[in-house]
Amino acid sequence: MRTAFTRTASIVLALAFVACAPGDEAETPPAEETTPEMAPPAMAPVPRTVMIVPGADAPTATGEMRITENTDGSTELNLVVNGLTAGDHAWHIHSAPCGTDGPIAVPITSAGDQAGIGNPVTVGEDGSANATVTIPADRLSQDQIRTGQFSVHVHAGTVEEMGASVVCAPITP
Ligand SMILES: [Cu+2]
Repeated sequence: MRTAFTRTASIVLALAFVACAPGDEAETPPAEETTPEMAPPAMAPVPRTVMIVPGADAPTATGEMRITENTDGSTELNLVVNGLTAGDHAWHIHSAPCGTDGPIAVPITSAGDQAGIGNPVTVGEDGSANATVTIPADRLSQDQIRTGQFSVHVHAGTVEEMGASVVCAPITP
């Protein structure tokens, strides 16, 4: 009797262990699903946007400028303006903040004495313009731009006869 009892107990214990095994496996967490995601470019430049300041000759002008410091050291300026007279307008970077007089640091018009990089701001019949220029680092470095001592001006006329500044966009740090 004792021997038979012991054997039976051993079998029951063995079954108990066997029965445990599948339960343990079931507790193993399922493999995590990996969602493929597009990682953003590590050094993607983040543009900053400034509001334009209308001049006395274009008090109703509105617009903004997007400043993007590219990874190659150049700086892209994208100017969107409304409320100007149709036609080509000279524009350039002054070495002075808006509201302050200063010499032209970088011409952005491709004609005349002030010829430099880029093209004039061409305003359509609706009074709006969208102009973009990339300023090479050797014309104006990003360190210079971050001083806050520069601004973009759009003038009433062409580079041959510029007239007054009608719009200023501050190049903020
Ligand atoms: Cu000017």
